[in-house]
Amino acid sequence: MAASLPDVDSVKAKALRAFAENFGGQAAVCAYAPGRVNLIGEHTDYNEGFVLPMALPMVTVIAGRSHGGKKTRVLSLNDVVGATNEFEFEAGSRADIKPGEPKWANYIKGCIANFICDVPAFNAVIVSTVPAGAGLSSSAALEVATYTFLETLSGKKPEKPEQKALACQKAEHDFAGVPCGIMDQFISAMGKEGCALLLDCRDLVTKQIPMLHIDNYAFLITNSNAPHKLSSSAYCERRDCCYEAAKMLGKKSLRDANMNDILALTSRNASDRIVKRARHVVTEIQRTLNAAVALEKGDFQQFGRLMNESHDSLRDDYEVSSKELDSLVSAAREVDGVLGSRLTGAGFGGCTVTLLRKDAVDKAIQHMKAKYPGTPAFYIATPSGGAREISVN
Ligand code: NG1
Ligand code: MG
Repeated sequence: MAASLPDVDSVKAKALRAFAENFGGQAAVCAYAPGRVNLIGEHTDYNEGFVLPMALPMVTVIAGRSHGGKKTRVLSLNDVVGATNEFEFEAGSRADIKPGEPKWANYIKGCIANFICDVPAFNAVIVSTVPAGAGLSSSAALEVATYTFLETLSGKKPEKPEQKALACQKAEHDFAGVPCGIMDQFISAMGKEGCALLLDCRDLVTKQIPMLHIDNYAFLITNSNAPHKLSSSAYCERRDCCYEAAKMLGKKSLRDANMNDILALTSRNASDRIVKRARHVVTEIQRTLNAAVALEKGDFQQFGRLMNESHDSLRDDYEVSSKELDSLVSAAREVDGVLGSRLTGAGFGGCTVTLLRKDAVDKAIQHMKAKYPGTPAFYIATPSGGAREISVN
């Protein structure tokens, strides 16, 4: 069976208990934000294309209260590899906050530094059920949960949720040093129960896509538990190829390119590598739009086909799959009742996502376990809600 996740209430209860034990008294403010899985639209965000993620039932909860002192202290109940799970810092104003050690604290500091006003010093406890390093956006969950916590703590929030997502993205850029796109923070802030979110990464317009008739189907996430090899250098290489292809075509980004442009690249002597990278992006943007239409109609067969095409394009043209991800995807596709399976996230390791009939879930897990040489972990991804404040009572 897939791992069953504790619900938000039990994660909250754990955070509240730990707050009382470690800081004394009751937490006054509590908030959470979810991780995410991208259903389709891979390596399209930095090409100003479309992505179609959904929020997960895995969440990061933060509970705390402000105090009259100067030091902000935060304790994480999750194991933090190679670092202390507690930190404190003093900052008179937002502008004084600087990144440092431990690294995980930078996501929190970055949110405080990028909040709309100065916030009072506070004590807080963090608990997360989003696995770290799996490509399910534990970093965005931490940022968006922190930002939501600060909204309640200060009683101030930006006018639009877009501003919150952008502030969290800036926290990741400036404090964690990760030049990430905007998908993760948008879906963590704006996810809606029962829906996927179609996000136009050019103008940041969003559309909630209700998953009609999802009751008979499920999205199964499989964590390959294989290390991400060479991921950051390979990621930058792919991005640079896309920018070069757009430049050769005289376009602002590959969002503006079509299949004729791919042919034009060949006649302009672009390398085979650039042509393949660009072809993935152009076809993937179209697949994402088609997938949103299919989902809205409840056409899961078509959605699954598009997921398969997405994986094959990531494997053959974008070359970001790995033998582990390919083996999980091939095994999944052998199971009766599986409609589509693909890698999700940047690739080179991390997770796959599989669309299947609910009655095929157990069989699919057994088969993937039997065929995969490593030790995978499984999660059922129910389309869940985005960040919000939760009552401490
Ligand atoms: P993952 O591997 O899920 O962190 C990365 C990027 C996304 C996007 C995908 C590929 C970061 C933090 N995230 O996602 O913005 O480009 O790859 O679609 O770099
Ligand atoms: Mg991340």
